[in-house]
Amino acid sequence: MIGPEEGVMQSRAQAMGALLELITDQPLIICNGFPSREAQKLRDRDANFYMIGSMGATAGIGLGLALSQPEKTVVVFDGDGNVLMSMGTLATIGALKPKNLVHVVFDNEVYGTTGNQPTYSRLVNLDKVAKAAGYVNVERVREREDIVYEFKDMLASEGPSFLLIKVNEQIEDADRVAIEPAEMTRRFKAVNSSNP
Ligand SMILES: Cc1ncc(C[n+]2csc(CCOP(=O)(O)OP(=O)(O)O)c2C)c(N)n1
Ligand SMILES: [Mg+2]
Repeated sequence: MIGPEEGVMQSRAQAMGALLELITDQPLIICNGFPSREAQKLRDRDANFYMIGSMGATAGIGLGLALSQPEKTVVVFDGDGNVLMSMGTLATIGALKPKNLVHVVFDNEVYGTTGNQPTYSRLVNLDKVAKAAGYVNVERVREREDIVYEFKDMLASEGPSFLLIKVNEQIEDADRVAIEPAEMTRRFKAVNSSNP
């Protein structure tokens, strides 16, 4: 864990809230577990796709969408455990270099959703992995001011971009994703596809 002298650490919900204020019409893919639950509670919208159940799949979905909808900026909200499970996706993104993909990782150094078992993101710097894989913009932040500054910059820049946000282990009291997958897919396609 980074020491307290390096700035006040946010909860994931606080960091996510700051990002959600900056999102306008961008499609947003959110990883399974509490990140999706918190996003639904903070700002549910038709352009949100909640990955329910499948760990490690979020960035790949974001990549596919970014490649098929080059005129849109696609945002991915991921977790450290999710990224570690499918690290090869970082290489695919780094190699294909979609300019319109912003990959945000809320790194709490645990599998928070299943009871805070430690992940290896404490030892393996995922931002350095992303940089080595070929992401164009890579930043590691923890304070609200920096989160806002870098995310705004990434939304306006050519990517792929990778924003690693160190967050604490606090979980928001948030219900399970209520919308059925088929209905969620329908409403997502209605706003995000040129051919719904
Ligand atoms: C293949 C697979 N293994 C395990 C799980 C159980 N599981 C759901 S969320 C989660 C933790 C995800 O960790 P992270 O991406 O860091 O998100 P956090 O919960 O910390 O916000 C786990 C282990 C799952 N859904 N799928
Ligand atoms: Mg985690």
